[in-house]
Amino acid sequence: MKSLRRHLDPRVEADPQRLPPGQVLTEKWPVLHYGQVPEYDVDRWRLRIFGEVDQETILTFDQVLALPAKEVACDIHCVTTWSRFDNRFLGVPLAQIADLARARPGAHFVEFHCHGGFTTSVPLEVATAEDALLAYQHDGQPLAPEHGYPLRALLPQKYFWKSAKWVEGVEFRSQDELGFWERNGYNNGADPWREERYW
Ligand SMILES: Nc1nc2c(c(=O)[nH]1)N[C@H]1C(S)=C(S)[C@@H](COP(=O)(O)O)O[C@H]1N2
Ligand SMILES: [Mo]
Repeated sequence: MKSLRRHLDPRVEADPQRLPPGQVLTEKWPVLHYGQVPEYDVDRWRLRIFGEVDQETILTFDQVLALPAKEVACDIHCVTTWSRFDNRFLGVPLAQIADLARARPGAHFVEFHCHGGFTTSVPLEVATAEDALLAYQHDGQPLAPEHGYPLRALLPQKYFWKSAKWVEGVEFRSQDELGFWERNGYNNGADPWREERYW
């Protein structure tokens, strides 16, 4: 992994706060996950939106693509200390997914259910923030299989493990549920600015 020292990058020099504490910049986009990259037949792929909702909803990939899209420009920060600046993701705001399924007032958390049983969760405010997406493009290209094709979460306010790849289900919940990495020692807060890395 080609990494740049923070003082050598003009973007960090211009704005030292932009790189969270303990992070190192990378230009390439590393691949990190537990388990195998799934091979999806996208015609059979479905997204299920369920839990604390009035309208449980199942979407095909074409239906996801037909929803109003939003582009989010953001930096991403992995707990293993790499950060990548200036990513452009395209996808559907999670706030819109909450509206579509009519999330109930009792929904306070969103849990992502992924291929192979991987899960992770965030508070509803984080999931419905301006920059939170279910993303299907990165820098103008469809997501590569290893980066979550066809659909991944994008939650740039948190360490990148919360940005679940290969999302198949979005569950609105009244109470939180620890996810895969969170049960294995990662700090559920996951705030890169406060270095909430491990328990
Ligand atoms: N489904 C799934 N999503 C996942 C993971 C995983 O193991 N399974 N790992 C997370 C971790 S730890 C990181 S750092 C990011 C990495 O995303 P990338 O491979 O696109 O860089 O994916 C996150 N999303
Ligand atoms: Mo990670």
